Amino acid sequence: MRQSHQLSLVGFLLFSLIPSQLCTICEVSKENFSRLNPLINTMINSKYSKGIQAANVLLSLKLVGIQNQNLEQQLIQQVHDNEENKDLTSGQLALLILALGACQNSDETFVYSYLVSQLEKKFQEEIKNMEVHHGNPLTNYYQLSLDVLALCLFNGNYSITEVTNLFTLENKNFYFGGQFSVDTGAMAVLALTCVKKRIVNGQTETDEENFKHINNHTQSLVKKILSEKKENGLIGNIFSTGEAMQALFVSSNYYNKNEWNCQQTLDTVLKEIPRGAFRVPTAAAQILPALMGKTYLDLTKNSSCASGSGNLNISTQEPVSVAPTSSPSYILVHYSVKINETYSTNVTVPKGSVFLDVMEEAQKINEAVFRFTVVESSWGPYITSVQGLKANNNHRTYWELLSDNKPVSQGVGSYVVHNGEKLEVRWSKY
Ligand code: B12
Ligand SMILES: *[C@@H]1O[C@H](CO)[C@@H](O)[C@H](O)[C@H]1NC(C)=O
Ligand SMILES: *[C@@H]1O[C@H](CO)[C@@H](O)[C@H](O)[C@H]1NC(C)=O
Ligand SMILES: *[C@@H]1O[C@H](CO)[C@@H](O)[C@H](O)[C@H]1NC(C)=O
Ligand SMILES: *[C@@H]1O[C@H](CO)[C@@H](O)[C@H](O)[C@H]1NC(C)=O
Ligand SMILES: *[C@@H]1O[C@H](CO)[C@@H](O)[C@H](O)[C@H]1NC(C)=O
Ligand SMILES: *[C@@H]1O[C@H](CO)[C@@H](O)[C@H](O)[C@H]1NC(C)=O
Ligand SMILES: *[C@@H]1O[C@H](CO)[C@@H](O)[C@H](O)[C@H]1NC(C)=O
Repeated sequence: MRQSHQLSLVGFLLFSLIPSQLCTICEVSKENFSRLNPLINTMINSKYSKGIQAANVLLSLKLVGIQNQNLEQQLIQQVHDNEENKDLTSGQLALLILALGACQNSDETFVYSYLVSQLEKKFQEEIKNMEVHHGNPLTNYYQLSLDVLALCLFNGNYSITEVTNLFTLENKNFYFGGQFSVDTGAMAVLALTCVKKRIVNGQTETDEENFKHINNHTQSLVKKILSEKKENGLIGNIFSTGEAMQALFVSSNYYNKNEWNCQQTLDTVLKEIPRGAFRVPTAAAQILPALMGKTYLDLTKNSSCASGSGNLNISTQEPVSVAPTSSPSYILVHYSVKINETYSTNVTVPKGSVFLDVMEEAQKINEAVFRFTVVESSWGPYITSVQGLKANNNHRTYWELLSDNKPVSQGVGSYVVHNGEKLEVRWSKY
């Protein structure tokens, strides 16, 4: 008995050590670094009204070796102003920890340890909420993955068995409206990879069992992510591709070389930069690390953050300017709110207006029917209620944005509307 257990442990250790060495990346070459400038400019020159909005950006800049004292101070201020961090969601707190803890020298590897304990609590609250509300977390699995990643990297306490049981591909939280969320799957792969590396140091039979299961989950998630690869190399859509790349970098032992042409993905993303795909700072922040061959797992590696910084040309030019508004010409769009019934109107707005402008115009026309509320999030304004009817994570309800009956891939603050378009805000379930 004892003997066989030891033998299997040896096998287990060999199995676990070898794959963890592999990490295949592709990255932008030095000659082409200047093509990343628009991303860096967007991140550095944007104004962040709340510190937490800058967490993604600070994390990303640090990973590619750019210091930004100003943003770091904003985040530290947030921590001090808000001792309990009560109004932060678990994932926001996790991002705060990742951003503040990133790229410290090994002799100062220290993030406020009380932040990590607060995250332990918030992670438990997510799980408790799942137990009471039909498996629905307070937030979502993207954030639970951020939680696990931060706890794993910064030595927080969490149950590996719990994590193993949560992150199975069959879990409904990997899907929104039946569609696999590549962003979520990618973040989960990063988190599970971190957890897996830690198990190598533990050696109980439970660890061994969990290790096998986590391997299986990772394998299925990677397969699913690759199945979302498009002809042009994007994975999911342009906004999920950066994190999908990171996930594939750290899991290259789970797929064959011919299953993913990293260079093709990289080239397609580079072409999208000058077209303005990453004008939202969070979008820029989420794509940049992968383009420089970095992943969120690198952020506690000593000194790995700094390499490359010397080669980047940081020019603090004005941010990419939007087309100048000459004498405004107007366009007509159709707008409706759909709950059970559909409420419609026609709205005239200046050319170049965004979805939010249309909603505001409609609200002026008929306050009772078209009133709405927004909150400012890291991606910009997020619609939380229309006609007083509020989105609710426990019920998986939200306000979906559509154009000509198809969901749009940007928020109300970014989506530019065009003449004759049929816009809709629909009460939906994910
Ligand atoms: C979970 C999630 C949702 C959930 C949010 C509710 C929940 N249960 O948490 C649901 C499914 C409802 C959702 C809806 C939408 N989403 Co969404 N969502 C995400 C996801 C996977 C994680 C967000 C998160 O928790 N981040 C971490 C926390 C710490 O940051 P946070 O800022 O506090 O998070 C909040 C906001 O991100 C907000 N939020 C979620 N989605 C969106 C989208 C926009 C445009 C805005 C402004 C805010 C927002 O909800 C989060 C929780 O409160 C991201 C993926 C990603 N890469 O970020 C996509 C993502 C942000 N969503 C996206 C989109 C397009 C939408 C929709 C506009 C889709 C649609 N056609 O209706 C709607 C939003 C409409 C509205 N009401 O304003 C895009 C945004 C791309 C862009 N350039 O703007 C992303 C990047 C996915 C993608 N790859 O395309 N989403
Ligand atoms: C720089 O980018 C161009 C266009 O994508 C590509 O053809 C070229 O090979 C890149 N240069 C290097 C050194 O990779
Ligand atoms: C760690 O968390 C687990 C549950 O996730 C809990 O049972 C255990 O008591 C915690 N240990 C410490 C030292 O806090
Ligand atoms: C892993 O997956 C394979 C096939 O998908 C299955 O046969 C095996 O039992 C799984 N192992 C564990 C530990 O779940
Ligand atoms: C960490 O990196 C710094 C600077 O690169 C170096 O001086 C130090 O020795 C490194 N520490 C360890 C433990 O590798
Ligand atoms: C950096 O910018 C300077 C001037 O703006 C230029 O001369 C130099 O070639 C650039 N270096 C790189 C690596 O792009
Ligand atoms: C929509 O109609 C259904 C069936 O009549 C009803 O149960 C539900 O409450 C309605 N939803 C809203 C948001 O009014
Ligand atoms: C909006 O305009 C279209 C024609 O452009 C018309 O068919 C429709 O009836 C109008 N709807 C409303 C609610 O005024």
